[in-house]
Amino acid sequence: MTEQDEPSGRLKQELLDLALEAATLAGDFLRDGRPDDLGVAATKTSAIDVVTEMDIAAEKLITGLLSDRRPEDGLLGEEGASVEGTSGVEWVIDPIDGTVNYLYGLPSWAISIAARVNGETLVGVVHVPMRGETFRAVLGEGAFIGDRPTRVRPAAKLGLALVGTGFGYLAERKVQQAEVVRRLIPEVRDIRRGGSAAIDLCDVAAGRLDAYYERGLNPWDYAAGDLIAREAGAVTGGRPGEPLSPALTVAAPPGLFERLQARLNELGAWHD
Ligand code: LIP
Repeated sequence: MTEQDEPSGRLKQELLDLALEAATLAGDFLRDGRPDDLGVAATKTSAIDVVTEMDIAAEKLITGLLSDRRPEDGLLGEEGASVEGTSGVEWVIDPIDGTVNYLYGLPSWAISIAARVNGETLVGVVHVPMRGETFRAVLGEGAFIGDRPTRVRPAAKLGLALVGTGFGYLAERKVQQAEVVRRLIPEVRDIRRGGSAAIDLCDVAAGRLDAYYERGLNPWDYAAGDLIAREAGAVTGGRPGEPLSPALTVAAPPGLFERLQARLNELGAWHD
């Protein structure tokens, strides 16, 4: 029987321990080794979609540890890691979620590591070194900040909701995103733009945001934070009836989730 048949409690614990070890290793490196003269090593979809030498080095640290311990697992990383595994376990890695914040020396950046079996996320870890916080969840076993259980806030009415969001790296996408937030902002308590989807999803899990939405995320941005938010009591998804995806990611407690999702659908938050 491979591990993709019925993931055992032993496997889930092994994957969680490994994700925590890798995230902490990368987090210490990124926090303590950040060069004062850190610059842009390369750009991706646009001149403002940047990657630093530290993103690349951190991903190598993480994938080196994971492949050393579990050589048959698959790997998918933002900075190019791509390995087809044979064990049924796939690691989904963002070595620095909030790269622009890290580049500028702002504290809101995280290491996001998820373990998926047959496409279902079993384990999620979001490590936030500058906050001294590590969010974690195992499917069906709740969400934690360190060893402290965490839960979403009770569902707020839309007009009282503090809503996190983010914007893409392409100007044409940002035009539509700005239009959506222009229409939404008078209808909610306020908007927060933290710069890291993984942290935003975890802040929903911790009750520090009532809701979060964004268009254009990649699986490595949301895989771990999605599980953590759901295990803390949030509902996550995309357009009505669709799972979260790069088209649209929405997370909020039930009751608020449906109202916000419907409004975002009306406002066209799912398209450029
Ligand atoms: C970031 C996301 C954030 C989004 C940024 C960027 P990255 O990921 O976490 O939510 O608004 O534009 O995509 O690029 O720092 O890994």
